[in-house]
Amino acid sequence: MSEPERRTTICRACHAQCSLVVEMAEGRPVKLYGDKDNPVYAGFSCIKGRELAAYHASPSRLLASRRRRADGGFDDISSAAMMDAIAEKVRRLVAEYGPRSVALYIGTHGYNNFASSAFANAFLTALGSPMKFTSVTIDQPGKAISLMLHGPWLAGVPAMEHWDVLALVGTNPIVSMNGGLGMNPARRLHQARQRGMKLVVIDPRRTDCAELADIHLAVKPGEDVPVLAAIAREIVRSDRCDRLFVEAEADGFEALRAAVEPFTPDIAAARAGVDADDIRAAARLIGEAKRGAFSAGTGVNMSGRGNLVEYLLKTLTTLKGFWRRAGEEIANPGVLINPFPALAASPGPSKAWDLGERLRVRGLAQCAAGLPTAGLAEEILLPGEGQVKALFVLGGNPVLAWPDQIRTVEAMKALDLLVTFDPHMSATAKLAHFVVAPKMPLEVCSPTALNEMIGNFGPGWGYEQPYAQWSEPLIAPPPGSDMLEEWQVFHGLAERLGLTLAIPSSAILDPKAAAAAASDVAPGAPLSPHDVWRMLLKGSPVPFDEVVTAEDGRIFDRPKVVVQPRPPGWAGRLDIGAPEMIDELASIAAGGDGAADGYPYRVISRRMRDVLNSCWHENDKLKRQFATNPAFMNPADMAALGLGAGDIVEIESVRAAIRGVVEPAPDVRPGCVAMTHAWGAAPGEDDDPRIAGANTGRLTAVDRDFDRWSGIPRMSAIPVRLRRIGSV
Ligand SMILES: Nc1nc2c(c(=O)[nH]1)N[C@H]1C(S)=C(S)[C@@H](COP(=O)(O)OP(=O)(O)OC[C@H]3O[C@@H](n4cnc5c(=O)[nH]c(N)nc54)[C@H](O)[C@@H]3O)O[C@H]1N2
Ligand SMILES: Nc1nc2c(c(=O)[nH]1)N[C@H]1C(S)=C(S)[C@@H](COP(=O)(O)OP(=O)(O)OC[C@H]3O[C@@H](n4cnc5c(=O)[nH]c(N)nc54)[C@H](O)[C@@H]3O)O[C@H]1N2
Ligand code: SF4
Ligand SMILES: [Mo]
Repeated sequence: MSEPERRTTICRACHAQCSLVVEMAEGRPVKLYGDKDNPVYAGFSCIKGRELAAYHASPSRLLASRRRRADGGFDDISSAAMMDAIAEKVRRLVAEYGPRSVALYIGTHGYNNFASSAFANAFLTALGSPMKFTSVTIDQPGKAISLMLHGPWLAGVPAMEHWDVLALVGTNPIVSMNGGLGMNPARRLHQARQRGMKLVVIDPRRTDCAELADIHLAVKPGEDVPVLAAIAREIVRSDRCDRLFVEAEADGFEALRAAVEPFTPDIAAARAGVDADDIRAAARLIGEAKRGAFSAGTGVNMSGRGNLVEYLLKTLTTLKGFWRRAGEEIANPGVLINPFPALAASPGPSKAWDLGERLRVRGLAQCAAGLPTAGLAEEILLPGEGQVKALFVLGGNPVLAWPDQIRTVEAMKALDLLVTFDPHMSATAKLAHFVVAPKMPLEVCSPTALNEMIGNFGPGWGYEQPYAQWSEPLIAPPPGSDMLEEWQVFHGLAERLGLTLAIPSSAILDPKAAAAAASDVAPGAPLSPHDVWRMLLKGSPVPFDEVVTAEDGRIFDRPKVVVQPRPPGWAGRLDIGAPEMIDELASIAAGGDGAADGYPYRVISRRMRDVLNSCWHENDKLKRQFATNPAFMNPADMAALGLGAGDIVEIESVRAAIRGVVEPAPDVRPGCVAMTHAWGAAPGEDDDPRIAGANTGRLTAVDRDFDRWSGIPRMSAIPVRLRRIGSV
């Protein structure tokens, strides 16, 4: 046999965009693995990446789009006929109910390829609809909201090699790649610890990261604020703040000092169920560090206090002066995306909510993280002017992933037009009028733009170097298939409706400037994928023609940037005493622990390595460890409830009950049931959790305990009671 041909490609199974080597034989990929020679990923990959080609060849993949019949079954439909039918329906809905009746939801796989989201958004804009939703508001909305309240620091934080301490709060990046540790997270954490960096992990579970921590605070879910406030208090009282930095750059110190004062380590320890000395020790590690970073994740953003937790982490960064200073170098001046100006300054805080379109429900409105997705099901169900009648779902799966599954399913069924773009008959696709079968990542071209863009989320996200990779299509779509890229479908719909699409540049972060640099696509204008990427990268630091030469992934030779001091007359200052956050601290100081009578346990969210949200559940290789999403419980709780491994437990919240398969897990804090989301099926279709798993979204009520700005309800730290159902 001849030597296999060796290619490289970008894994697009999650946001991390790892570089993969692909061994090809007779034009087909036969083996995929991490590229040892890659300067950033250094050989890293996970099993999802290594199975990516198999995922494309999955027997359950749709090879043509489908249309639902009146009897609920589906027929294949050609791409052209499907676009004709959808365009006609949209035309009628807009004529009858106005453009606001058409909404868009972009999920995980709608971001991976910027071309998809750009064309989908431009289509809505061209229709005149502001109803653009994404998964961001049901993910970590506290990031964007706290950024507005505190103000961004334009120069960011120093690279990880300079940190003396890192605190991970409700995130487990060794498994999730969720920032904090960068690409190849386990290796980078190992290297950082070798040179002496300390790690603090705050998580009710002894996670992969907590195993390697110097201090692990196994907090009660939802009780992170008292702990972080106590850490801030210790740092202020022991005079370990960077006073010069705070005086020069931030307002609100006195308000903050007073607001954290009630949170003594003892009080915080009692609230959070941890040892007060561990809180003091964590405060000392952070206090004594010269440089360091904080990174939070979904755990804290979903447990009721996301804005404040994220705000306190930014505030701690400011108190310690951990931001990058004038004169320091920025190693990554951007490749595909222009970074913020390299200034040691903040433009100051700005409004975080009520930024545009208002929903008709619960006073929700466009916030810094977007339109509240947790309010969309109610928008669909609430009759009256402006009611949403049509929904395009781009690479997402509302039925399994949105909070309040029961209401979500009702809403999906109430729509006049539901279109999902999905390679599988997902739980949402089963309720759709049209299921658009898209080309999959290895069949399309794209660069590492997503991971570069999320480099702006915080420390340890994205690339520290001017790295980028470009991938041409590696494989052809299966023979006999009829599939388009998502952007081609929106282009086709625009043609049928006579709409011009304005495609903003993704290389420009400021939305107004990006819109000003938009390229117009006239109805029916011929477009190749390269034409599209040329538009998306308009104004990028490295021009498109050079980007496409980086098929192996490389660090571009870019001029180093040195952070400049604050220009004279600059007025912006950081705010560590935002009134809304100070008020929330006061109410938490006054309040109890949020315990709900009769619901003594908490369901907490966690990710599993081998699956991504609702994806990969049908791949047998990825079930090597767990067939579905177990209910991970501490053995002490199991004993108290008379539960054995594999038993079925009923998990009941105020909203609904689900059934879980018990899995002993000494790493889970007693009182918690750790479960991965986006499993199960629609209500009534997943009674045996051993087959489909269980849907934790069903436990959530969107209209209780929700964040007033992002609308996110409790999707972790959900109060529940447990009842043994039986053994296998
Ligand atoms: N209780 C609870 N709920 C949660 C969470 C939690 O932690 N706890 N997490 C939340 C978070 S962080 C998020 S981001 C959301 C996720 O919410 P969603 O993004 O809505 O859900 P996913 O399951 O990621 O949906 C991805 C869909 O894309 C499809 N897909 C796979 N590959 C492709 C492709 O190449 N192209 C296209 N077009 N589609 C593709 C999959 O088949 C799947 O149906 O869930 C949220 N829900
Ligand atoms: N393998 C894999 N990788 C993924 C995904 C996946 O499904 N699988 N999903 C992707 C997506 S959409 C996202 S948004 C990211 C998310 O990335 P992360 O936010 O890192 O997600 P998790 O690994 O679930 O980590 C959340 C942690 O929060 C803890 N936690 C729960 N409640 C609380 C609480 O109240 N307080 C504290 N302190 N901790 C709490 C949980 O125990 C868990 O360890 O991961 C992405 N990467
Ligand atoms: S971490 Fe994400 S990008 Fe990397 S190989 Fe796994 S699925 Fe692919
Ligand atoms: Mo997410």
